[in-house]
Amino acid sequence: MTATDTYLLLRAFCNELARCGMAHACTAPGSRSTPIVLSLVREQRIRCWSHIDERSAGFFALGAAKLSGRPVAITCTSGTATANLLPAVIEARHARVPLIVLTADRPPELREVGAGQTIDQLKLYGDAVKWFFEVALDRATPESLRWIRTLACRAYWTAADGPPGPVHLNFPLREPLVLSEPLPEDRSGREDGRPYVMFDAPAPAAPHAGAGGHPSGRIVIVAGQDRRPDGGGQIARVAAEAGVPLLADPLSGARRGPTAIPHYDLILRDPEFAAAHRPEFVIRAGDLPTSKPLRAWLAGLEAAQIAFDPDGVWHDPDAVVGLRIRAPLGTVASFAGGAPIVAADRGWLQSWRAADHAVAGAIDRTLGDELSEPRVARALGGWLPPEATLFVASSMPIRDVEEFFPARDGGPRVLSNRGANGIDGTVSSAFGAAAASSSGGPVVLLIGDVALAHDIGGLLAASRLRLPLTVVLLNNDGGGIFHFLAVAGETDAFEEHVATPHGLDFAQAAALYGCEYRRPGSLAEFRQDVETSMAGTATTTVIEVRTDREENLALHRRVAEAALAAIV
Ligand SMILES: Cc1ncc(C[n+]2csc(CCOP(=O)(O)OP(=O)(O)O)c2C)c(N)n1
Ligand SMILES: [Mg+2]
Repeated sequence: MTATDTYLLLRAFCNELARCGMAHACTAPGSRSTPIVLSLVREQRIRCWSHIDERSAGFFALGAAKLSGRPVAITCTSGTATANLLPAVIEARHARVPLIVLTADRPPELREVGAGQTIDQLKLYGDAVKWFFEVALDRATPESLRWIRTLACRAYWTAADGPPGPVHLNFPLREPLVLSEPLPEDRSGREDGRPYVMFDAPAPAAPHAGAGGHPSGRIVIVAGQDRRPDGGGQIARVAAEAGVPLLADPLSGARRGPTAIPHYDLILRDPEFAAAHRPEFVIRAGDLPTSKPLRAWLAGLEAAQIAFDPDGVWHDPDAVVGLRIRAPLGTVASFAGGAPIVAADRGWLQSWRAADHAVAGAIDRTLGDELSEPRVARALGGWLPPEATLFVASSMPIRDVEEFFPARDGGPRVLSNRGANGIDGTVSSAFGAAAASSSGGPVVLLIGDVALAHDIGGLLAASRLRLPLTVVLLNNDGGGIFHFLAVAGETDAFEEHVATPHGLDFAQAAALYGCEYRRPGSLAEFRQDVETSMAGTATTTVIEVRTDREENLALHRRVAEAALAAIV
């Protein structure tokens, strides 16, 4: 086996990934991975994004795959570099994001003998990947070229097919790692440019939801994160046609239409309303929303609950779902016997809508136009354009978006790393989304200070990759979320070990990483800064809003009290 063999096989492999539809890959520097990196870079149809830090590379690939819905490859050198991909691989598994991890390794004769930068990479990511394969490259023959093309297709379609997720291929590579002669032509691919192996998973015929009983009477639809960009609109249409209250997390894309009840998180904190509005039937779509009041309410219902999900995953921590349907809700034309959903009389929807309307007023009166964390979330939901993508960090940003985003037709697409709810890698994921959206709309990241500090190195993508991103930083100098938890009372350790204030000056971080920096003093200035930043095509701007953790807790409480008082 020569370097020519290795490069011929890897060229065919990358060519095949591109034929399947791969458009983006991430690289990180190293020696052992040289043949993989060069082969990816030399495949014209794959845009390769270079990273210094493998953890960032992994999360960047995750963001690009999330936005595009297509597999993205990541390659890195051997040793601890490969372990740095683990957080992104885990998130991809839980959030159903297709990734293809291509790790370089030493050949077998250099393992466990003290060779440098050599660790056990076999099945390194355990059950977090859908498939692991050790790719022993040998002579490049017509047979082996055909085999590696099918291997690339298998990796691609395994990552992409439902539920999507990460796959891991480990490549033992021998020296020499660069070519010493020009690479001969390869005609082993299909002549018409098609992938060597096509993959087709026909959608099931429009399913009937008969076995769960016919949804009728007091029905609600609960919609959570949906990985398909068009899923939310379909759900909203089903709800509108049936006149059913729609409790939709912004991550579902379904918070819109005439039956949307966007403020369910606040409404359901009213015990009287929650008790008086116990439904007879719950239709769930996608993941469970984050809202604790909603989750607790759903867990305590005796109503029949059916769950629609494109992959039929078993997401039901409270064990209350009685029927799972492996299909997106929007594809279900009718229920048992071809009958549509029969909603209760108009009064059922009207009372939900009246409560929602009252709460919306209470929120607006309480928040006013002061710059605050909830007001920022509400503002972005109100005026970000439909072509924009809002990437939302875990912790308070995702909760505030769920609690305060208004219902709106033509709102932005909302993405978040909610598979495992980590605060890690968020900056990189948002840049990955910006990369995959390079010809599309602007990407805005809503993030807390601890999450930004955690992935501060992700900002390097701004100057190195010239990617535009609008970073809206809610800086309350620590983890504001922990003030909402009982641990806030443990005053001997709370500040230092839980809230973790850091005093970082993010203006200097912005300068270090070549980003623009703004600190608006009013809501109007904030909007102006976000709009100016979104209009830029090559610059990243950090827009910092300073808040106070204690005041933020008090403000959330005031909103909840006002909401409670407003519901009659
Ligand atoms: C990788 C990871 N480490 C730790 C946590 C636990 N955690 C959840 S929220 C949070 C604090 C986040 O603070 P910040 O980003 O400033 O948001 P805020 O709570 O202030 O809104 C932490 C450490 C996590 N979710 N993920
Ligand atoms: Mg914070």
